[in-house]
Amino acid sequence: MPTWENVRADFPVLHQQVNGKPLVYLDNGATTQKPRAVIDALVRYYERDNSNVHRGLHALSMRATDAYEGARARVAKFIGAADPAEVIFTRGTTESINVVARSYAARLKAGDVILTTEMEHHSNLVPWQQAARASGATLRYVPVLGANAEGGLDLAALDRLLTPQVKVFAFTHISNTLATINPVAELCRRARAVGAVTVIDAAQSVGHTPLDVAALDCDFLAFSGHKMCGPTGIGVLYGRRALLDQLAPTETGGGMVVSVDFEGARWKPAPERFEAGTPNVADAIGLGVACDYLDALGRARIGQHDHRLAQLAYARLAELPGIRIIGPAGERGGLVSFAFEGVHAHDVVTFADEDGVALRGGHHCNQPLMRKLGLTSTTRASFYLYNTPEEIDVLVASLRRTLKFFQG
Ligand code: 7TS
Repeated sequence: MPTWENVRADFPVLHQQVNGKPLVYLDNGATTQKPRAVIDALVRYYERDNSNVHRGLHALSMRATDAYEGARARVAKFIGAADPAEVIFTRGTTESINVVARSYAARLKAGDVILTTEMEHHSNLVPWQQAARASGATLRYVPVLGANAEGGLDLAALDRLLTPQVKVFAFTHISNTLATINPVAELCRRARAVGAVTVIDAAQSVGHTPLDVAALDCDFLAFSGHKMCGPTGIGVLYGRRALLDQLAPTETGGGMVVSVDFEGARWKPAPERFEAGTPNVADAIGLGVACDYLDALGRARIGQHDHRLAQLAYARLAELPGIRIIGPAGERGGLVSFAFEGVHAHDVVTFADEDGVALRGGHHCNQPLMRKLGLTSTTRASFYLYNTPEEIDVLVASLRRTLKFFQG
């Protein structure tokens, strides 16, 4: 079991030099690094158990099936889902949201409203644009506030927007650009009052804060394994059982049918109904191990750690000349996005890379939000459980060097 003190030792990738400098990895919003336990689980699976699941009666297939279904039960526990059948394995947040959006596109009609927010990642925005186009439903956005309440959702506007015509309300838990933490329990409650189904994008939150779907009382929740110490190529769509069993599958084929004849087929219930074809067995198992890893540390403690680093980074960065930090000044998730007057984000990231610091620069898949903020791009430093206050010193020194070069 990892302890807080030696957590960095659990991550082999962190112990390397980049451009002759110790790596300072601050691109955790894009993807997190993997602990040894997760890497070992993948190797162990391929070395000992690799087999297709659900079909074979031989020893390896039974072991692989048990491990895959065990991972599903582990993930269910991780998010507080009572029934493992409510956990569908997907490729990640993007696929999870697409599954819900495509399924609802077949059920919505003209006059219905899909509500989302202005702060969504493209993966919780474009699928809803497509669903609206396909169904004739109208897509509306909850505005993001500026000035004093920068980065918060306009909850007063929500009163006006959340009408009985709203059938789906999709929103992010933590913004990947603003770092805003949305009041998700309240949003679910208000959506339920008008009969709307809720879809939470938990990509930036599930590995950073305690999260319980039963307590939130949400209908769907999407996240990616790779942003919570798990492997790439695996993610989850949680769905309330009663709703999943009503939804049509978006992909069909082997593994998801009860019976097939030349005229047609009958679907299995969830989760198999949504997992056509050979699933990503190894990475699902790796994700289960990532859940163990994070729960051993404690997500409340991870959240406090992230929070402290983000506050520290905010305060230190705010001292830099010509900086604009976007998002809330107070309570925020574990990342800071900023722009310097007259310096392009790509230059900031390139200079930081020379100093061994991994940052992200660009629109962060939030183009409409960026446009609203009057920006084309920002630089983002995003933190996780293995980052340290000393790494913020390295970041600040690197940014000062960049500013000296560009601003003189
Ligand atoms: N939703 C949010 C809030 C995200 O931050 C991301 C990825 C996604 C959805 C999509 O996740 P995926 O695993 O399906 O790709 N965000 C980022 C980012 O901020 N930089 O790179 C990827």
